[in-house]
Amino acid sequence: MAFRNDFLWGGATAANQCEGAYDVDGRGLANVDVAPHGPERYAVVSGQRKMLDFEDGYYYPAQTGIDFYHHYKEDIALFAEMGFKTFRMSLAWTRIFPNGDETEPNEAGLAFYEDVFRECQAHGIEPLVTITHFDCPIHLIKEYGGWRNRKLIDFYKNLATTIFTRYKGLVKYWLTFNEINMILHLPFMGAGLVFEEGENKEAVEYLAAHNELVASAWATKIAHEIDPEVKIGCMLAAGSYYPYSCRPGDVRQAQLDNQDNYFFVDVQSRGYYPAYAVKKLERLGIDVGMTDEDREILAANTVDFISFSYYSTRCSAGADNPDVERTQGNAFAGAKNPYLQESQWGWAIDPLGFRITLNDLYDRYQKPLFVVENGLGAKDVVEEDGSINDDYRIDYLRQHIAAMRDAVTEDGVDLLGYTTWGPIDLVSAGTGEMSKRYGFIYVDRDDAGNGTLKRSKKKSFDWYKKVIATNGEDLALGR
Ligand code: P53
Repeated sequence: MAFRNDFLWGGATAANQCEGAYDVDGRGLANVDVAPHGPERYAVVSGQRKMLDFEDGYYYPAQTGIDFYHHYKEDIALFAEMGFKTFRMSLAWTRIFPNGDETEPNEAGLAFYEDVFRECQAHGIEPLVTITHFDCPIHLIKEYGGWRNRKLIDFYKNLATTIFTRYKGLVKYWLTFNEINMILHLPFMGAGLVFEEGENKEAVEYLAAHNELVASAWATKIAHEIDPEVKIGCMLAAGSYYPYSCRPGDVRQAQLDNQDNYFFVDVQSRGYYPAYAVKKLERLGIDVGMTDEDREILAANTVDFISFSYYSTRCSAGADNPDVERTQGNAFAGAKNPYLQESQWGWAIDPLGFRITLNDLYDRYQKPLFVVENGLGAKDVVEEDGSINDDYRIDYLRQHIAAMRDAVTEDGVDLLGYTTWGPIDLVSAGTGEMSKRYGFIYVDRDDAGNGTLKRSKKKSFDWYKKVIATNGEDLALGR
């Protein structure tokens, strides 16, 4: 027997990438809404190009997404047909608090998510809910500067209290911040940060990181007080860094790059700043404004489990290794690993690296792990007869699930579940495209927003259904 009997198979989404209905039922505007499709997206999501409202001449795919807001019953029924045990989704902060700093929530927003959770429950699907998946109310960015401001901790606490109270008994698994380390890579998307000329970017990022870490610990405390049954997880954009070679300079660089990631989980799981981070901040002259209360809250409220996304490993080369080719097309720049194939978007494909990453995280934290994102973004072709033969996607997932099974059966990693990214096609976070598809369910919509939004099953739909039905025993392509 490989996976535990109650292993949580499913799929993962984010509010801003699928809901659409951006201005419906009192919803406010968020950073994720104003990230345009096209060449300027990277400058916007990385905080270099200030865009705090819709501007003429741009297409904003999050405005409509795949209109999950009006299709959730149909979509959840399809997930249930595949046998999902869990469905990972996120809340749009601005549906619940349109500006972010109100004291009273917007009932229409709260009611929408309650309906979604009840729909899941009716199908025996356990919701796994990310409180914030890259979203920050625009008002909080304009008024307070986003997560660089400590006041956001209080607004987040208010959000946490509201949702844990309202959804008590409906939701057991919560994640505080999606890919919290994304602050260091795409700071506008990760923390609502926009930089001014000449500003110390790194100092602002670590300040925001501290505030999110403290907010995460507060949410953990509030959740456990309201309902001792709930489990709170952190969420890391994982994928271990390999040294480019056995040159000590490359190995050291990989260690440093890994620490930049581990920093977040170290604080969330161990409850204090690791020595290397204290020293790094000292060296850079960065003061994150740690208070005695912060220190106590962090120490007393560590996470119950460690969740992460895994798409690929990464590769590090030291400064003393000059002739190394660099990767492109990813928020994580680094050395190109010459031993790995890449996806159509230049992401390295490394199933064994998944096993390695699972081991690295389990060794380090000794807490249950939860894989909450994994998958292949690829272009799909709809055949004349309407079928979509996505063997490449099946192949990617088959290899990754096999590697994950090895981590569990051979290495003893304690794993709670696995949700693939985008079980239904949705908008890409990195590029804003629809054509970068991850789904078992195809959605008729293109990069410019044209299409009927009609859902149809790809070949991978029945394959994943079988994987779940056999609890990961039968991974064969079949049919
Ligand atoms: P896409 C890279 C860039 C942006 C977001 O990414 C990312 C990553 C990968 O670590 O993180 C997650 O859509 C994220 C999802 C996102 C998914 O990766 O650019 O949590 O929101 O959609 C895949 O292909």
